[in-house]
Amino acid sequence: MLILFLALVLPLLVVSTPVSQEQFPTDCSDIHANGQTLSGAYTIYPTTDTPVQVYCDMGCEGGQSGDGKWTVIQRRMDGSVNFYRPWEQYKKGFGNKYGEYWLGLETLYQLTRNRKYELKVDLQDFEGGKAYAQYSSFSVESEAEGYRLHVGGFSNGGAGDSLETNNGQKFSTFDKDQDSNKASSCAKAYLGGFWYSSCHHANPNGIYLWGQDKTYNAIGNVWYHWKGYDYGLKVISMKIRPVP
Ligand SMILES: [Ca+2]
Repeated sequence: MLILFLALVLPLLVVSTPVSQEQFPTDCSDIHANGQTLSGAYTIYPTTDTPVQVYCDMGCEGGQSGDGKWTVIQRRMDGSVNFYRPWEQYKKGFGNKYGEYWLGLETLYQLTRNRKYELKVDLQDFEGGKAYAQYSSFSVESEAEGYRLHVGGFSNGGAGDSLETNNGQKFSTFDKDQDSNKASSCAKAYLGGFWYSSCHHANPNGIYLWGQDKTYNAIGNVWYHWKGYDYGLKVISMKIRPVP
């Protein structure tokens, strides 16, 4: 009787066990929904077989709970990580989830193909100033499409829209020039990896300049519409979260 029961019920249990967002949180909004509301490093599953370490910005500091739910996809804060890296590194991601890192283009594609996301770019200078730029839509196409960027719906937190020219561009690194500048490689000219057009108003993955430096034009981690081409920011943090 017991064997008959198991034979009938066990397959049902196995089949009906859902792939839950509790077991496999897709992003930091799922982490938050699971009750973890402190900012910090967590593991997300953009697909169920690809765990990825990420920093969740829950919109709080100093151990307080918040409801930011932001998945940080890029962060500069102290110049500790070299961002002048080849295609494979930008594809897979690099850096330290407690510090500076790039989440990875393939992860961005996997996240944004399944959910609609918004993007926020937080900026800080070395004098205590803060500003941000927010975009109501953000997605990245597949590698076959060059991880092409779609970003739109700008709203201004004082930083200005320095990503406008990046919309619709493929990603470029020093060893993979997919920008729209026919004469040269933007990644080589401006020492970063990004969705360069011809070439940029923002270079979040450029050289960490420690503030104002006019030695070489626009090679730094700059945001032109806030501080111009010669000011390397103290903090640049790009983060995404799902929109309803
Ligand atoms: Ca080019």
